[in-house]
Amino acid sequence: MVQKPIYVTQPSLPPLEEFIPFLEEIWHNKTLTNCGPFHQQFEKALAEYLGVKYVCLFANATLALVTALQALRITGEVITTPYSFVATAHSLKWNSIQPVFVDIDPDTCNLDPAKIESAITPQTTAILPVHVYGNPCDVDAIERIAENYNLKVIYDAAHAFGCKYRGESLCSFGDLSIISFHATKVFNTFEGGAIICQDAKTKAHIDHLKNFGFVDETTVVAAGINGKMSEFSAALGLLQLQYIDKYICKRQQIAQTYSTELAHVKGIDCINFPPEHQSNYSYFPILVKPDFNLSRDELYDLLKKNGINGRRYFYPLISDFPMYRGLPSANKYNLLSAQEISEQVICLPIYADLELASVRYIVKLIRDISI
Ligand code: T4K
Repeated sequence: MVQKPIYVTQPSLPPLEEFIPFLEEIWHNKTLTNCGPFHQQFEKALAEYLGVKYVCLFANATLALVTALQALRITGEVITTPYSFVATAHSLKWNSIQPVFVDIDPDTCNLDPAKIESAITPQTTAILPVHVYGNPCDVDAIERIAENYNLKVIYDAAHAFGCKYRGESLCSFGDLSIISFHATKVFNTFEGGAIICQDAKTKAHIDHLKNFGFVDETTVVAAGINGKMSEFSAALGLLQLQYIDKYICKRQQIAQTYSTELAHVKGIDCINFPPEHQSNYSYFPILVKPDFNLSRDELYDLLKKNGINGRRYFYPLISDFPMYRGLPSANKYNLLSAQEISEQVICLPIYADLELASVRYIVKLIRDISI
């Protein structure tokens, strides 16, 4: 039994003394929010770090998703995945858009492009896929479908900070991508998020939408929301950028240790990422197969009893929550792969400060049961 409980994640933070000068500057300037100097610097630094064209910072990724849909004037029906955090579908609900759930590819846990076309109707205006665990969607197939049917593509890239696909930022695919900087993410600003977009006009429009629709002191062009990131979060983000490569490197070591040590455990599968992908190691999901000696929930409970708090991301499926389960696309026979993965998954603890000794302890607990 480990002394202190280990959670699925723990936020990475820079040395406190390095943040003090940022706070002193905020206290001195008295600009706390409304796109102040740290906000502007962080947008630029982030675009450079990620290798993307334009960044619009937000108070969190949920507001960014809601605003992204408004920015592209999405209405009617949107095709999305049931295998995600509930914010993905909630962003549609907040815009009075009907989610249409399509099954996932069990190898990637992402929306299965082969099943998208049959879900398109005259009301479909967009696809909202998720790069689950930072694992890239089949961006080429999704782009082909979107072009053929004249649909917009908004990627929920909440998990994909810093991920690259074929050498390009994973956030540069689609019309817009949304990232999260929540405390539980690889890169955090306590709360925070961003929309990545491809041109200055769209950025200006999104910037108006996140500031109540204000264009200038007296002109309001849309019923925008208050989605602005504060100077505190932007300043922390600037400092976090200096440490992010180190955090990702430590996570990589942990992921490699899990992968190697769990490789031959009967009944435990790890999810493989495509070789052209550069991961951020944000999650470490395992699948507990029927030939493991315990059920998924029994293993989850046993780990918990031993102080290891994994999480079943993503169980239940979004389509099983009360506000979605009445939809025709929420029918479980439509979502068999998602259902199966959701009933087998446990995300094991992974974060920069997690000791390799703890990782080995977790592996041992799992291995001992499999023997
Ligand atoms: N799209 C997708 C695909 C997402 O996964 C998310 C968020 C969003 C959109 C929306 O992004 P944001 O609007 O949040 O920016 C967490 C997060 O709250 C959520 O951000 C995240 N996805 C989701 C996958 O996980 P919970 O309810 O599991 O978090 P919680 O509070 O139980 O935290 C998990 C563990 O992390 C705790 O047991 C301990 C540790 N922890 C957590 C916090 C908040 C800490 O050590 N310190 C902390 O401050 O949802």
